[in-house]
Amino acid sequence: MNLFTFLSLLLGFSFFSLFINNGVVFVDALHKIYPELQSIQTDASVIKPLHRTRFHFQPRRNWINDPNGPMYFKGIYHLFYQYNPKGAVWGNIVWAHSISRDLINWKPLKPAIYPSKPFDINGCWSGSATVLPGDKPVILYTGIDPQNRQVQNYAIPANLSDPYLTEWIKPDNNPIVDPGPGVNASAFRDPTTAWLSKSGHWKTVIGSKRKKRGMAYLYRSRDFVKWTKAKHPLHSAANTGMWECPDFYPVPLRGKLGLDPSVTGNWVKHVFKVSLDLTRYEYYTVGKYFPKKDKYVPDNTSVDGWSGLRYDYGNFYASKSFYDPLKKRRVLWGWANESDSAQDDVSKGWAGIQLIPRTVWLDHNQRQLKQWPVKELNTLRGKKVVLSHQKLLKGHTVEVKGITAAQADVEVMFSFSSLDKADPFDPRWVDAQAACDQLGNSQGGVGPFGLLTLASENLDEFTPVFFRIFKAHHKHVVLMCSDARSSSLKEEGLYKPAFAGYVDIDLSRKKLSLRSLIDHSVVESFGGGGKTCITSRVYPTKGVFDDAHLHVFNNGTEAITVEYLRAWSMKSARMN
Ligand SMILES: *[C@@H]1O[C@H](CO)[C@@H](O)[C@H](O)[C@H]1NC(C)=O
Ligand SMILES: *[C@@H]1O[C@H](CO)[C@@H](O)[C@H](O)[C@H]1NC(C)=O
Ligand SMILES: *[C@@H]1O[C@H](CO)[C@@H](O)[C@H](O)[C@H]1NC(C)=O
Ligand SMILES: *[C@@H]1O[C@H](CO)[C@@H](O)[C@H](O)[C@H]1NC(C)=O
Ligand SMILES: *[C@H]1O[C@@H](CO)[C@H](O)[C@@H](O)[C@@H]1NC(C)=O
Repeated sequence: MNLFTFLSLLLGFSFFSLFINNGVVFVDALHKIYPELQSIQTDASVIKPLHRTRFHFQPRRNWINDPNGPMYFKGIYHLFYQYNPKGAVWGNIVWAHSISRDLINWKPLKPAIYPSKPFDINGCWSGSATVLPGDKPVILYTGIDPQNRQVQNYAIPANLSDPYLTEWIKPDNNPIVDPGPGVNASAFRDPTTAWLSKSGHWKTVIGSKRKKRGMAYLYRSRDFVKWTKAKHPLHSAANTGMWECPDFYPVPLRGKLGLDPSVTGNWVKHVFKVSLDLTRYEYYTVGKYFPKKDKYVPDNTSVDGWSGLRYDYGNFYASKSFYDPLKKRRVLWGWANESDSAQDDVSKGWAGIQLIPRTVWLDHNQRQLKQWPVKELNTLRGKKVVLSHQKLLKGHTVEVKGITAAQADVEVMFSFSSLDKADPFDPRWVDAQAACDQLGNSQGGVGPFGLLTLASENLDEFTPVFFRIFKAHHKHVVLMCSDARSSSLKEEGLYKPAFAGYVDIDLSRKKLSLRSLIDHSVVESFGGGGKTCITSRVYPTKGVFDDAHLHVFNNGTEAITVEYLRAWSMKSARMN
């Protein structure tokens, strides 16, 4: 008997009515609190293997959310993350800590930061790491104090000679930043990695809101301990609500190299990202940072707010990037929550994964970023199958056989000979998800074509990831979808959106690429070489383990050619 059944028996109907009546408490619209589920501790026998991922980051059990303070230090990558040591719903949050030499295989250490002092006794929330000159890492994080105010604290390694940085100290001169007058103490959190200006000041940004305006408050310090609030925020935007987990970093105009956060100059642009608590999605802009005025101004090609660019048009939140000085790249971590219910999570004994770390760089059009799984992921590639020059007429699907379709990495290049058959673009489809919702994988002109992932034998379950191309006034519009609506025969408690984004890509070569990382309950896809990324969390009941299938399909009138398709069975990572 699993815990959930046990609990249902124990509490009978009231347990269910609790949820049916929406008997949930919210803190700051942050995370739902399930008081009744708090006391349910996960023990090892509960953990359900069915939908657990095998190469995405997870602890052995329990709830996780935001990635925190990722960094590289003396040969080792560190990842901290928000973790409930007791159960599979949000609560009791500590900074759990894992280390890796390749960003793929992880070893757990004990929690680095947990509530113990007045300045964090009610919570240790998200933050960042900065490696100060002389190889001295410092963590900035948000503590919840006895008055339930959000304050900013720092923590330092207890022993810099310990290569794993196992112990962290929270000095008694914390908090180093409190909200102060004019700042909402219930909306003041998630300090960024700090950057150093030419004048010798450290700068960090803290997410907040003023009424409905999203704010990125800027603080300056000479010694990293005494911080002063700047007169003006680094950036703000009307009607966007609370800005969580801001991230701010430079990218070179050309090339894929990552940069240390302190780099400025005419040869770089800056990226500013926030996680909007109101929508639970993230948005970023590309723009210019003026270090003297300490102002960030988005380019006129970047929309600031709801309809702006997203790292991922699916399930991806509270992300954080860091500069990896070893491989000279910027690496992005993002959290994907579950799309099942809190009861399901208690029953499976775990909730939340971190997505595969992605290298990010500025696209050559300089309007957006591109993202790609870190290349170390390829070390997990096992058996490979290949298709080439495979023509797909309307309604055709071809099964990709010979790999573990529930745990796979697939790269495919599609081509077509003409766009003449493209359907007209409906200008009301401002929101890509609305278009995908309406059209799904039903027949079209050019597309839909793509992959059917995590499919059951008779195709009554599958998660299609595909493109559809439309003709607009003077250009073509490429829609990319990751549609979870048919992903599971289970109906109750599952969130199955038809996630979608547009792909801003030049089609003159008449080609479109797609890569999907399939890992039991997650499908993480990269369209157009990483221009548009979409992650879905799905819970098939039949398309699981060896019963999962993978197909490539075309449901458009225009014939599509699979120039090549390479698919690998993925080995499991050593995961905590
Ligand atoms: C610091 O770490 C080093 C390397 O692990 C170890 O040899 C040393 O004993 C540690 N120092 C203290 C005070 O724990
Ligand atoms: C401060 O933020 C909290 C949490 O979002 C909100 O409930 C409250 O209304 C805000 N207070 C003011 C004065 O804006
Ligand atoms: C956008 O800014 C660029 C310079 O950065 C300028 O050349 C262009 O005219 C601007 N476009 C609009 C529509 O304002
Ligand atoms: C193609 O579209 C039709 C409806 O337009 C649908 O019934 C069918 O399942 C689709 N096939 C694929 C492979 O997507
Ligand atoms: C993840 O879960 C779904 C389904 O419950 C919610 O709709 C999302 O808002 C939630 N996402 C985040 C970032 O919390």
